[in-house]
Amino acid sequence: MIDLATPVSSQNHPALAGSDVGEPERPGRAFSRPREGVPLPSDATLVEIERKVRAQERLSAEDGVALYAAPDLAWLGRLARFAQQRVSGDRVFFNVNRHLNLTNVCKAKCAFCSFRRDEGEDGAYTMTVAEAVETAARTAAALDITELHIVNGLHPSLPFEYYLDTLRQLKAALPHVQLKAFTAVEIWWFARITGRTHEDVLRALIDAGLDSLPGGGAEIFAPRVRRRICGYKSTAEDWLEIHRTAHRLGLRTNCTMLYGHIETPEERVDHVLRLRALQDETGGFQVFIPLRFHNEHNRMAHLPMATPEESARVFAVSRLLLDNVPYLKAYWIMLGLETARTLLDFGADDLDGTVVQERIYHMAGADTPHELGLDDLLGVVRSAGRVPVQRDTVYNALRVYA
Ligand code: V47
Repeated sequence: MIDLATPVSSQNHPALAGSDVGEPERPGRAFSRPREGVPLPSDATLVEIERKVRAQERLSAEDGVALYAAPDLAWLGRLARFAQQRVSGDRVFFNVNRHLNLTNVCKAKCAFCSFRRDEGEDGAYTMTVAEAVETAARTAAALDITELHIVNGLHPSLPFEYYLDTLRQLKAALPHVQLKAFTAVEIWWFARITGRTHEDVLRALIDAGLDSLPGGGAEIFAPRVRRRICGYKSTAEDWLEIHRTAHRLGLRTNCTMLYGHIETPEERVDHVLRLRALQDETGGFQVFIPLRFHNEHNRMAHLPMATPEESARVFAVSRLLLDNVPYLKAYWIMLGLETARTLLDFGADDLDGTVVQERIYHMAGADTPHELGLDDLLGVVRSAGRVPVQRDTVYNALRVYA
């Protein structure tokens, strides 16, 4: 059995001390990369895992932990690519979208977040509904976007009606654009400020024009980590319940995992297996997006960021464990284009999109461009020997670039 109670990384880094993140610091435990401390798996274990993957048998939690310690990264990549090819062959998906962050004012003080501000603080902003619509319409006039990706802070005083109105007006102005809006944590927040159930909130948003949910807010489900890095936010159970409800109401949703901070391999595996269990129930997740922690301008700035090698491992193991979510997104904005291209050899088959105006990662130090032209994106996919496919939000292929 895997011991989820015994972390191998430092869970008590000074950057994480303080009331916002929960428990008091225990000094003297230096940060170490999460993989350290996991025993090397035997060859027999790895041979058996490879057999299971090739026979399409499900991997266990123990298999997942063994893969995080597997010494041969190239072998892991080949296995992940094998699993990915069964789903999407040589196709690599992308969409043409725009990000819209209506407000960065946020009641939660997540230790990893560089985007949030208090109300009235320097740099805090909140768009009016008219500004949001005008911003989206300006992009739509210049670029054939098919999606608006809308993720926001948990604003302490904006009424729920503001979000409904924004959706209604965006839908009226851009009826052909899919509205992928509000993480499960925001849905949880709307339920808190209105006293309504998650289901009522989702129904009202769907009536106003909501098409799908982005995958943010999942972070790491394990309570040990959640308490420290995002103690104020909805629990893992709430996050999962909201996606379960969304799926029941007919929405497709995405799921994420924030990696490369204080989480252990066991906690990554636990996270992915909780997603796998929900997907067995509902089938409503369409893509999994491992999000690499960015370490500038936040309370976890002392932690080194995951290396490209660590990212490759996270992607490959995720592809192999999460055998029922079809797509795996390498979000180039966060990873850099070069790493994102490399991850196509470690199970990824989606690069997100042309993304206009990303804020959350750039405020955390991402040095990638704020947007990427279509030709650049096609170039990246083709240079990896793959076939670019433009998709819509729910993975209908819109154009295959031969
Ligand atoms: O939940 C915040 C992450 C998420 C940092 O569904 C950070 O297609 C790294 O929901 N370093 C929100 N990550 C973004 C989100 C998303 C992004 C891309 C694609 C999709 C999708 C959804 O951003 C948060 C958190 O996990 N995040 N700060 C940071 N410093």
